Amino acid sequence: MIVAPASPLGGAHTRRSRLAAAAVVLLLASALALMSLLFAPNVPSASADDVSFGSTCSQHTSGYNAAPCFADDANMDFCTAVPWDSTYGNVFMARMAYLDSATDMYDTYTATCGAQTDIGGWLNSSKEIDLRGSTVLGAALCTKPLGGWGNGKCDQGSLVVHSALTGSGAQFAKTMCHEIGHFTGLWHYSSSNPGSCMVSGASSLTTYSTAERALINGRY
Ligand SMILES: [Ca+2]
Ligand SMILES: [Ca+2]
Ligand SMILES: [Zn+2]
Repeated sequence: MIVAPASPLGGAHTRRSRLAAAAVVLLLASALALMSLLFAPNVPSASADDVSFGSTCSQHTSGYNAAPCFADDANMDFCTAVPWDSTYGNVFMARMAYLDSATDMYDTYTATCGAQTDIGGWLNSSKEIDLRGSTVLGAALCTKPLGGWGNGKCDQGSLVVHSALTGSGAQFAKTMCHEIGHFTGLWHYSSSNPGSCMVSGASSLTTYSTAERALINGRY
C-alpha cells in the first residue's frame, strides 16, 4: 500500500511554483496539439493523387486473381461463409458500414452467402487459401470474375483474415478495412500519400484517405 504524502502548505512560494508548473504543462500541451496537427495521418498532401486502383484482375494459377479487381457495382453484398465470433463479426460489420458512410458505395449484409454475395468472409482459411502458418495478415481474392477474367470486375470473392496474427482489435480492424479496400479495386498507397488502411503491414489505421475515397466515388 502506498501512503500519499501530506499536502504542502499553500504558501506564496508554493503557489508561484504551481503557476509555473501549470504554465509549462499548458505550453507542452499546445506544442503537442500543434505537432498532432502537423503530423495528422489523414490530412491530404499535395502528392495525394498518386493513390491508385490496381485492377489488373488477372487469373492466378490457383484459380483466383493476382491483383485487385473492380467491384461489379456500388452495392457490396457481404456475409461470413462460416460463423464468426461476434468480436470479429462486429468489426466486419463496422468496416462495411464505414465503406457505406464514407463513400458512394453501399453495403448489404446477408446472413447466408449465396449468388448475391460479393464478399464472403473467412477466418484464417478459405477454399482457396490457408493463412495459418504464414505471416500474411489477410487476403482479398476474386474467385468469380464478372464476365470472365480480363474484364476487370469481380462478381464474387473471398476475404480471408488471419485472426491468430491480427487478434480482434485494432490490427484486425485495419486488415478488414484493407481487404475490403482491395474489393473496391484499391491498391496499396505509396509512402508519399496520407495515411490509410491501404498501407501494408502493422497499423491501426481503419479509414481510407480523402484521395482514395474520391477515387472510389469517381468509379461507383
Ligand atoms: Ca455488387
Ligand atoms: Ca456480385
Ligand atoms: Zn493489400
